[in-house]
Amino acid sequence: MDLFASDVQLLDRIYGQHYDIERPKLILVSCIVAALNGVKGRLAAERPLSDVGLPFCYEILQASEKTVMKVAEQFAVFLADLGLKRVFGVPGTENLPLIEALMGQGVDYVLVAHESAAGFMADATAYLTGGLQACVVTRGPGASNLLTGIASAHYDNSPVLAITGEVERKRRERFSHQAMDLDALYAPASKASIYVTAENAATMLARAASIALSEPAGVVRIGLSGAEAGRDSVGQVEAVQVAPVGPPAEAELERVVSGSERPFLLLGAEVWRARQTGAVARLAEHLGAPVAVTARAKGVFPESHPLYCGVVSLYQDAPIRAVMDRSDLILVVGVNGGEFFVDWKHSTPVASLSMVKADPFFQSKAHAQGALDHGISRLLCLPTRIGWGEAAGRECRSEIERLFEEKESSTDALSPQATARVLRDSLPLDTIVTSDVGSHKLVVGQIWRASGPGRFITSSVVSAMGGGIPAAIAASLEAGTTPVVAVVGDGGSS
Ligand SMILES: Cc1ncc(C[n+]2csc(CCOP(=O)(O)OP(=O)(O)O)c2C)c(N)n1
Repeated sequence: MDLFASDVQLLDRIYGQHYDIERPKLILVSCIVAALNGVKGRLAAERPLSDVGLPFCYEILQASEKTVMKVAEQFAVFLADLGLKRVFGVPGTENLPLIEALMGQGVDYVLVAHESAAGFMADATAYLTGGLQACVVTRGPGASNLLTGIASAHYDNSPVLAITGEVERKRRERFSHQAMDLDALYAPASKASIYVTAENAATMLARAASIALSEPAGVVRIGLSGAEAGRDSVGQVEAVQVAPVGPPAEAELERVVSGSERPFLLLGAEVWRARQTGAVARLAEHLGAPVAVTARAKGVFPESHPLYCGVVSLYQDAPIRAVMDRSDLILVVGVNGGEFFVDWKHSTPVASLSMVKADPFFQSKAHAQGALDHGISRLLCLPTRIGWGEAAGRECRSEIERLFEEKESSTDALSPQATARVLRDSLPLDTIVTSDVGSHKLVVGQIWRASGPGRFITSSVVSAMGGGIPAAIAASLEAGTTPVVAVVGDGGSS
């Protein structure tokens, strides 16, 4: 498909959209902190669809009055029905029909400067909402630019459809401009890569969403050429069927936990994906166990709770590690071992519960795979324990605070530690903090007090620089008037 004057009009329309940012604040400190207080960005179409006058737009409008839909419209209706309010990307030759169809369904197209940001934004939105999100980028360089952000989403288990343009496969032998083997490119950063045609769209759309949403959640790439997007789809879209996670079959976990006198509870991002924050709090109290979380699970356990120790695999986690070493069992619930950037060196035995198979990182002596609510309710049937947790938690938190103060007082300059504490002490409690990757993440991730789950967003397993500001914009779009602050270093701000 070549660019016609009408395509140029559509590009003009997309690029002519604007963010309406209310009360923007920029605070410059030792690292750059962009405070996006109440960003109300909304990329609404400024002109009605009928003003655009594109040939394919006309066809789409015609199609909606018929039972047969163009593939682009079928995509748009499908995504709108799944509740997507916006998709993220940069337009190009192949994806113009889809963007137009999405706008026609009231799904905003959030334009980014570089496609990687689209991946980070979809990740942040999926993290906050728990629902499927999507990026819509063009073929070749659009697809390759998206990869870092989308890999971050995938490895942090966010359900995202990476809808990339693709040179029509029938045409590939005689047209190779911007043609890449996108199945191969996306293989390490997706659960599946699907080339959609008018013949398979109805089946493949539902299948892609089902795969992305089923545990372990992740990315599915969909390749769609402009030509296929403009054809009549064969058939009606099938239902999305998320694979159910049943109760754990194994009873070994209960046996191991019942034999422990000083259990330690380590919580991961699955707890938030499965919305089991209340259940893990009850479990910690039942076992009297001190609790630590990973960066992607920050806020799933109340940070003011007496059993709370802090975040592992971030700055100054040594006091937490020492408590883990004093325990006689580390109970790991829903943790992805990829979040740890150093080897697991604890000799204390590990038992684990997760919706997915055992992560070899922890070398668990007992693993129960299944729904967290079932697994936790079985553990709640074990006799309650006289806890050692509150003393351990208190000790841990005051030691981490002391280490931060020590670092702050060792310099006259404004240190990252002091900066992070100023943010913590001055921002409204419900603020969402997003962090880019660098030493600032290690500092702010530990010291920021998340008032609940979804109040701290960062790239964890892939730990990719560049996501801090896009995640903050995405969070602002999603969270309305909730204050959002992006903490970034020089690297992530460029
Ligand atoms: C995309 C990407 N490139 C490179 C890295 C490796 N890396 C991790 S932190 C970092 C430096 C970050 O520096 P800055 O943004 O200034 O933050 P600071 O460490 O000073 O807080 C680099 C290059 C990465 N994680 N991701």
